[in-house]
Amino acid sequence: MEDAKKLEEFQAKIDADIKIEPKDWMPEKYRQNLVRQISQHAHSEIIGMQPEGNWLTRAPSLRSKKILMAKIQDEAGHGLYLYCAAETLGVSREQFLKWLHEGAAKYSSVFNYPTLTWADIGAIGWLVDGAAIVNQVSLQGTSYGPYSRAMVKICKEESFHQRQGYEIIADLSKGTEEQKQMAQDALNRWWWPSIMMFGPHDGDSAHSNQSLKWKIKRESNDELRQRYVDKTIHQGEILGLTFPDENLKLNEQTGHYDISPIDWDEFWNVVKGNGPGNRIRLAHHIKAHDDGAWVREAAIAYRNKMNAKSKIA
Ligand code: BYC
Repeated sequence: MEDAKKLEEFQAKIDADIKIEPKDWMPEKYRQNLVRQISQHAHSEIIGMQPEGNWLTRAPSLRSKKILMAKIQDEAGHGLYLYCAAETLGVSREQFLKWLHEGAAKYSSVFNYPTLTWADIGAIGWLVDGAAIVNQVSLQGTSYGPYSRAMVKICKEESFHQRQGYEIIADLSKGTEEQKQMAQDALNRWWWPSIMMFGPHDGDSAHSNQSLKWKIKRESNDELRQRYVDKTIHQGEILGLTFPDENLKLNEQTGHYDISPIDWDEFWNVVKGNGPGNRIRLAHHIKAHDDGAWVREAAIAYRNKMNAKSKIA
């Protein structure tokens, strides 16, 4: 009885757009769903540093190297905001990483594709960050306070990231025939993975109904995907590039672009760990984490020493 009343009050708060804060009562399923989504989001930010890091030593100028380095550092920061938000739900950072390393937690499928040329760095900024922004602007309105506030901060930085990528692609598109080809090839390879970032269609999305009811998500996977497609097609036209979809067409009735069916076999294959880069990405993260063990031990030893000192004083 008590829980039913609490649940009713909880839903009333959600309906009134009042944020849920860490110490507020919340249904266990709400907490679990947030733990899952926020930690996966954090993992995406951190694993997403790898495909870009691949080009740090080969950036074509000092300017582009400095910008890329700053962008990758931002992604680390985003991961940290999100881990902190997720930790307010009572799960430790060690546990999140354990779930990631064991394959129990996911990260965005898109980061399992390789960055073969410098144009891929442009495509990640333009398309992958472009898709992430559409999703994250919407998530600023999520019902959980710490997640929402992390999103506000992240979105400010993401718009810079998207422009960084667009600038690279725009420069290549205006360059020699070979450079234009590089930009086109990157678009060809990143377009569909970026569309898949929004997850399965609404009818196949296991979590969407409940997440929308609890305003963890404010818009559905397909609504966000359509917004991304509509805005990106326009940008591609300005660049003079062609999207790898022969069925792409403005639907006069809906005012939106129609696209070909998405290759869900490819999507689920990558999500299940069999994409081109899954094993490399995870192995690299595990190694970096193990290599950093001494830093964590030193930091804890220092903290303990300072705590002991302050007790004596
Ligand atoms: N990849 O019921 P659904 C960045 C899973 S980083 C992998 O619709 P939900 C950047 C889903 O988890 C920012 N798995 O789920 C960084 C679920 O499986 P589980 C990236 C996916 O949660 C560096 C199952 O499929 N953005 O911008 O309601 C460099 C059923 O799906 C994917 C985020 O992380 C996928 N694409 O909706 C550059 C966004 N899609 O958990 C850039 C945060 C679905 O039951 N996350 N799955 O085992 C979200 O907004 C939502 O979680 C999703 C999925 C829209 C992705």
